[in-house]
Amino acid sequence: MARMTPSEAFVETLVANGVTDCFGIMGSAFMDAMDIFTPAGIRLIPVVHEQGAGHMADGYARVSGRHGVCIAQNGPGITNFVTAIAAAYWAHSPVVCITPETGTNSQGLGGFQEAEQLPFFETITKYQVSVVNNTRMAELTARCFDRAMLENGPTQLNIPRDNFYGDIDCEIPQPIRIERSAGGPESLKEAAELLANAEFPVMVAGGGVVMGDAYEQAIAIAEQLEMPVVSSYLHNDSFPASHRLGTGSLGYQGSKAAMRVISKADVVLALGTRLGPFGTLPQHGMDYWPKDAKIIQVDCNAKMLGLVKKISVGIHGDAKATANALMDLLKDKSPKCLENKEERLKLVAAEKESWETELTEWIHEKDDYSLDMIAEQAEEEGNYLHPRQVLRALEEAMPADVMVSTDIGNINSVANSYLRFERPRSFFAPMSFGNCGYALPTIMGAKVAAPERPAVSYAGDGDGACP
Ligand SMILES: Cc1ncc(C[n+]2csc(CCOP(=O)(O)OP(=O)(O)O)c2C)c(N)n1
Repeated sequence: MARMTPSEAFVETLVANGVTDCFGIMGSAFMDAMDIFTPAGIRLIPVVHEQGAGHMADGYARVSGRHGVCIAQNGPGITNFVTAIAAAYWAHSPVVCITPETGTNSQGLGGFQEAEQLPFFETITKYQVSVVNNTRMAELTARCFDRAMLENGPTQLNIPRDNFYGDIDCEIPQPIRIERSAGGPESLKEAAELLANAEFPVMVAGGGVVMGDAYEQAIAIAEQLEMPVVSSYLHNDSFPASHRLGTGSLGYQGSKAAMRVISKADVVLALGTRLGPFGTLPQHGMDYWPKDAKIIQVDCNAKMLGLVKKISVGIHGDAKATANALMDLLKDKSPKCLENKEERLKLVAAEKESWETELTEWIHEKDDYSLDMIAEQAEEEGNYLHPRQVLRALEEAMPADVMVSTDIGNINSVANSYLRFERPRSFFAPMSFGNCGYALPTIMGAKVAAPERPAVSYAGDGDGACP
């Protein structure tokens, strides 16, 4: 126990959680704590709108696997966070959103910059708490950091502004990081049996492979069974694009090769994915989801198991630990699918090649409106490229190790066909929340966390023609 101010307890707890960067706009609500950010080794990175700070914290967390942290002035500064926190929620990012609030001595009177700040975030955070007693500052700050990691999502630390002040006895808690397990032994055994007897197993590598640092394990289990891999929607970085077993991503404007390959599966290993509804919709005129296949779904959030798609085995496990456990169990078996491996690998290679050829030849859309626009442009001066040609050229020009963010829209979405990666934590799309305005601040946050990596943002301007 040491004697300190609640501001000191707050800042010391940030330091104990490894915080070095915090995004936001300064304000009177938290100046007492902000004054000691610099001596504590924390940068406050200023923005022009708090939504940008929330997205930066999200990008920072997504690329680093560390907490993203944002803070703002009570009232309007906090309401400006809402969209960004909703996006971080659907990206499963451990963002700690710090929301200083009107002081306890005037709450409820309708004073300056007053708002009830917890309800705004109620359904888009994994945990929220208000520091109603200044002696609990360190405990509750620490809990927000612990829960954001435990539950893979944003948490809200609400602090009535007078509670930064005072004199308290305090011990700074050590972070609690809970090791994740592989899942129940019975369900693992059942899954290994299904995989061993499969004739055409296919893996869906989801965001859990990226966030759970299971990239190497995803490659290893795919190679063990010579099992082709599709990435889940907008998780194009969950498996190396150049790998012979990688077929690209499912979902809107995804890879036809991935869709054709998964449509043939008799067993699907959905590793670290909630199999979200939008990402598995029919696409390119194909209803590709294999309705008769046995589905093994692995997710660290038990509530996601069987939520959207019918499953045969649900494993409440961590993508990395589960993949390791399944590989161990499969070692003692003779997987049936290895007998027809040549045939399957030939088919996978042919589907990949066919999709590449189609993409190369697919220079522009052929609907009446697009053809009209093309005819109109032919009369104009200048030398235009079609959006697909630009996306193909951008794909070819991408530096190694690039990080890419996209917005939402026509061309941003078509980009999904052209964005391929060789390492995880490289692709940052607005995921299921689908908000325009995500790409630019998110890639800036990613760049803060990984300044050595080249960063590209496909940031739209809202006119349906991403520049
Ligand atoms: C915050 C928000 N506002 C509005 C929309 C609806 N919307 C979806 S796509 C789009 C147009 C996007 O155009 P642009 O930014 O040029 O991207 P492109 O279509 O070229 O990919 C809009 C306004 C949205 N998704 N998010």
